[in-house]
Amino acid sequence: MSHGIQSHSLLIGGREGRHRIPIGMLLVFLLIASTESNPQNFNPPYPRLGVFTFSGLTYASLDILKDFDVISMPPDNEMARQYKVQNPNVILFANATLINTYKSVSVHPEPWYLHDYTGKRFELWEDSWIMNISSYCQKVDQGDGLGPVTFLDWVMNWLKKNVDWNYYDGDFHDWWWISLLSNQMQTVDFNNNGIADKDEWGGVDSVLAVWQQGLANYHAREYQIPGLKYVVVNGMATGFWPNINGAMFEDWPLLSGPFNYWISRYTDEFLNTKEPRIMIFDASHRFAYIYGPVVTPYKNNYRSVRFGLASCLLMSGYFYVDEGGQLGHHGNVHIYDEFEAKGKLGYPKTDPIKISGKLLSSTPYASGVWVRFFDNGVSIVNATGIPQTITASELAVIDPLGGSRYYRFQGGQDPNFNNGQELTNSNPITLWGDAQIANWASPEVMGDGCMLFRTKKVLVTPIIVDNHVNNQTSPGSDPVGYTGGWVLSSEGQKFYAFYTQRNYGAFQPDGFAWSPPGQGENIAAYVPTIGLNGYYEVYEWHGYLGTAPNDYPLALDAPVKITSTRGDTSFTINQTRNFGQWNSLGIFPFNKGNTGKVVISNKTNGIVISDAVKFVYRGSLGGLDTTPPAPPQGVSVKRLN
Ligand SMILES: [Ca+2]
Ligand SMILES: [Ca+2]
Repeated sequence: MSHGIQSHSLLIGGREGRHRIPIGMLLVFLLIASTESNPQNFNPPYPRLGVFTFSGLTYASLDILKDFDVISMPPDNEMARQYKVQNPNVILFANATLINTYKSVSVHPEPWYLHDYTGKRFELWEDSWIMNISSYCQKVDQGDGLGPVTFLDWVMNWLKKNVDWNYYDGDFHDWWWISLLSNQMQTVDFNNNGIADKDEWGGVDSVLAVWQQGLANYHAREYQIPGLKYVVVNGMATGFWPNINGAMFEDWPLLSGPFNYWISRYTDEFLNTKEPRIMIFDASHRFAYIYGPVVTPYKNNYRSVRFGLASCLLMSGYFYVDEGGQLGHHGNVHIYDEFEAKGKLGYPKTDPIKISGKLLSSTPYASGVWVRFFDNGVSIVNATGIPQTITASELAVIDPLGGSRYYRFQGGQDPNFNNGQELTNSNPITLWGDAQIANWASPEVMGDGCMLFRTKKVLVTPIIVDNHVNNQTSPGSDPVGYTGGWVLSSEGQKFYAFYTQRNYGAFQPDGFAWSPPGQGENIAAYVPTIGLNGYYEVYEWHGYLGTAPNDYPLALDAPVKITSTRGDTSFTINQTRNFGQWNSLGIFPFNKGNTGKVVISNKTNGIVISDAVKFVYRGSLGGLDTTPPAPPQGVSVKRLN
């Protein structure tokens, strides 16, 4: 989490590569770490999915992130264990950045905070403080058995004691800047003697060296923690790359740099970080939301997802997209049809290739139309800043498998774009583009991208209709519609929501709703937006009200009615059990549009929970035979004893 200004200054500093630190001592530890056996696959096929989140610690998170290759989340050993049980190959990072401390949990001895020469703490941003990681940090005995220790000593003990490195593979550092801000360098007082260190030590270079030695010590010591194998950071610059396995590109392109700078920064990181390299690419909806044509809700901006994913596919990173800064910031993760392509492109057959002859907008950040060929398809991104049309012939001349046919996949969320059609010269693909002032000095390019496959594919991700638009309701669908006296709440357990304790206001609203028993006057109607005719398996998810399943009398027979092209099907569900999981209600045919629905009412004797309903594509209407076979004729059946 960061401010754009900090990120920008970092980027420039990093590109100049001025700041280098001695790393000799670290080499010993790096060698030990790199020789450990490792059962995980650090070279999964493309596209890859990876996420950095401040949430991710609920029962629903296990479901939402089940296909992700890399997950970085707050430390929670039991959740980490469950992620590993669910997917033994997942690479887990603990977001254990202790170099800054949230004001809400600000419990450290005063000498451990970083101060200016007047004794004032340094704010990192409005809700956290920067800690003193330097060797000048005063030792304090807190009476906790550690004796007199520095802040860094305390951190290392905390990491050893509180994070189970049998489940977590590595440490993720948010806010890991190579340099303090310039105004902080002028006034910082590492040794707490009331004199600015810049004046005391003869300039800001000495100040910078102390800060960077603190970072180096942090890395050296964390790699000594048994089981902590990998470190990924948000921030950083070239001199520190040999200490870490990769970086996060945050809120791309708002914070991580305009297209051309970002490509160069990625190259720096790729060439200088250590194996295995783990880059997390966080595409920001905020960018497209604020600076592109506004799409409401923001998560329905499919073009923004495609632009981010196709950009990520130019490199080896792990992709996700979230709302980006100031829209809720790493609180929500939504799932797109493109995610169903995970691994299906295979491995790169080429480096990124620029199509020649395409016009660029006048901004210096305009880059080109980039193409990368894979075993099973191709990824194209328009970073020219103007709309572009790409024909089959333009691909053929640069295709290592010249003459191959390419198809868009058939999707459900944006079926006009992902229409399953073949790319030809008479049916080319048009990728939107524009350039506007965003965070940087010149207009940034905004664009579109796509994946094309060598065989026809249907990729329809499950459609979730939840109790609120910013709960886990899928892109393209409206949340449940309530009639009557439903109570929105988070006062329960095992409900479907991605978040836990962090407050994102409207972006993390109540996790479920409940209704007292009645005569059916309270109705919850789940209406998915179906993008592709087909059979869909319908599932229901409920948790319970209160802190234990029997705190409140829940409905044994909550009435459910499913409307499909087959008509209405009515039955009841028992909400006193099967909490915190998807419970199948059967497979039903639905047509494209909003004619199908699931309705739950309160015509029952117990409290009814209304949380999430899921529709999972199971095949085309012609392709799945759900008609039971006709009973055999003229056959007598005899019991065999
Ligand atoms: Ca001083
Ligand atoms: Ca929910």
